[in-house]
Amino acid sequence: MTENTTQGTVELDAPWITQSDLPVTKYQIIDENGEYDADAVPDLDTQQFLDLYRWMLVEKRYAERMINLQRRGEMGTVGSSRGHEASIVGSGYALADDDYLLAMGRETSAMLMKGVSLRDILLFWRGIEDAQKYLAEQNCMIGISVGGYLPVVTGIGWGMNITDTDAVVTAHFGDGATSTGAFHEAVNFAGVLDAPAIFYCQNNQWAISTPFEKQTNADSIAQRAVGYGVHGIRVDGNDVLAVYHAMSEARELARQGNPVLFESLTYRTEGHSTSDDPTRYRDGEEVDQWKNRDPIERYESFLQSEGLWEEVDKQAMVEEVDAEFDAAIEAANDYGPRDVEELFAYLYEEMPPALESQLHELERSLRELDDLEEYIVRRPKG
Ligand SMILES: Cc1ncc(C[n+]2csc(CCOP(=O)(O)OP(=O)(O)O)c2C)c(N)n1
Ligand SMILES: [Mg+2]
Repeated sequence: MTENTTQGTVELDAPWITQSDLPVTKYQIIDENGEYDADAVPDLDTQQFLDLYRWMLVEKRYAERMINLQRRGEMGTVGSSRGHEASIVGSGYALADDDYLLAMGRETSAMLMKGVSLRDILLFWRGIEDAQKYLAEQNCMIGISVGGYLPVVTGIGWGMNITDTDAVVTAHFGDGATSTGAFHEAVNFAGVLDAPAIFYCQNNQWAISTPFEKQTNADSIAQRAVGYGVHGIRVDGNDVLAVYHAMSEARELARQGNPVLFESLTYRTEGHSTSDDPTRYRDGEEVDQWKNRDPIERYESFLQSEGLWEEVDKQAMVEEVDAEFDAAIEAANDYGPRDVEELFAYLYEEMPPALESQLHELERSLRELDDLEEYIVRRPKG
């Protein structure tokens, strides 16, 4: 056998394994032009087809509104999920209420579908520590450490095996997380433990400014499943029906003790977060290409072909989801400011002396600031 390598060609006799032994196909139901094979469409009723659409609008609208709040100084740094709507909604819709979801932050609608309170999600993004506790009570967590929470998924799955529940645990994370050691340990050990775990990677092809090809020499993330001895799949993440269908199967596999590595191939069409300027590292043409593959428009054309579009009153839907957001932000405002002590509260049952002295230091500084208040000349806003 003659093998082309990066440095030239080599003659090989031994049975080498290469990436070409494992071509990974992308699973799709509705293609980029809105064409689809009617036999491949999942068996959902009209209401469910419309629900998927509504949830995608929720995802889009809430991401916009959170960014607006951040711009007004009413929210901490938040990320945009623009472009990810099908990937988030299709995966969330396949989950059951008692499944555990570890989100990476861009999955507001998937959390809401499970019944998680929007107020608590908003509190989280305001940096209120209590929020993580409230989310955990709702079988949910937002993991800010890239890759760091993936071993927790394996642990929760292991616990589910011990307690013999019927639920599964899923983590959403990005392509960047697959470049961490924690990812490898988590998926590998989930395989060993037959954990009911779904590792749901939203491969949006960028980890902030690092492109996919600078993170790995592998052609796909899904193919790595074979090395861990688990099931793997690569799905068109801009096709909500393909994501939903594959995720429903992933859930069944996981429930029976087969962990899944799920790669949802998508693209973030806006900045990584409110503190990012993607024009500094991304080619505008690439972004435009992906804007043309918009997941919501693709699904609209499916609904039109199926004769379901007449049932959608988009304006009324947007007004309704806006009203829900307004109510949640009001509830978050009512929660009020928190005590500084909270910043130190949840790491240890008893605060160690080093943290205690940092807390006192902070309190002292804040008191000094209060004393200085009358000398501070405030600049007018604007
Ligand atoms: C352990 C850790 N290292 C670095 C960061 C800073 N950081 C935040 S998001 C991010 C990139 C994440 O990229 P990816 O996993 O592809 O997710 P995406 O944001 O593209 O959805 C980095 C490096 C972090 N939050 N945690
Ligand atoms: Mg990414």
